[in-house]
Amino acid sequence: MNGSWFASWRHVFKLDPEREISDEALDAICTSGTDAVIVGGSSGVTFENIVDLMSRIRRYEVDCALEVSTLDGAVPGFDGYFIPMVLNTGKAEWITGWQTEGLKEYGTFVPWEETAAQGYIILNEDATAAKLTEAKTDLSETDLIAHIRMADRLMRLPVIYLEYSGRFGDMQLVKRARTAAVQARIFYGGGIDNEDKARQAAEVAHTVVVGNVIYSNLASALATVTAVQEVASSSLEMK
Ligand code: 1GP
Repeated sequence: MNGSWFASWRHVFKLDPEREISDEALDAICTSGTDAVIVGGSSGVTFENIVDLMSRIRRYEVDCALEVSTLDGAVPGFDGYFIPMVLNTGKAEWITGWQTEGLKEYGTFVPWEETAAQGYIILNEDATAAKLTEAKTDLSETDLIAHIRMADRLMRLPVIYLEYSGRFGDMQLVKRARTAAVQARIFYGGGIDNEDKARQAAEVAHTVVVGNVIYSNLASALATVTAVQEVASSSLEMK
């Protein structure tokens, strides 16, 4: 396991800067005991709405990271930065294209110690990110393991993000992916809307990401924190 700034995160909330969240709900999220809050979204992300959300989260001690997904969405002031690279697309601009454009503009300002690439593997064809990037979501287990080996062993990416956004994924497949990874941390996100799903995901992934349910059922979202922590404390440290 790599020893990065996010290496101990087991539970993460992901907030979408395009969506409204009340001060009360944000307070509950930031004081929930989650390991971190990630700010990120696939559409409608602007410099202004990121700054606005960041300054509200910054009142709390919780770690706060930004997923930089647009050129004008690189906002200073976060604890850490993730740069997504979509691995299962044929469109090169989503693998290294936009990232290189960003580095042309901001390359000298990047806080490298707090910046990590995320190898995204998008597995839900209905997810906005899948449509946007034309991801090839229909991966067999063999395909997926090959993607994991490419990301983990060849590219040595510190994070591999199995993204099912909007739908609960195949936990057996996630487990096999994690077993195939030697050094990368496996993030899982998608469709976690209750304790049971949070527990299942925590049993197979290193880091569990909870998004949508924050906006539809805050109490259920908050309950996922304890569920993940229980699995974390009852299981041996994952490799
Ligand atoms: C989205 O993986 C996250 O990028 C979380 O997914 O919104 O479905 O919880 P959900």
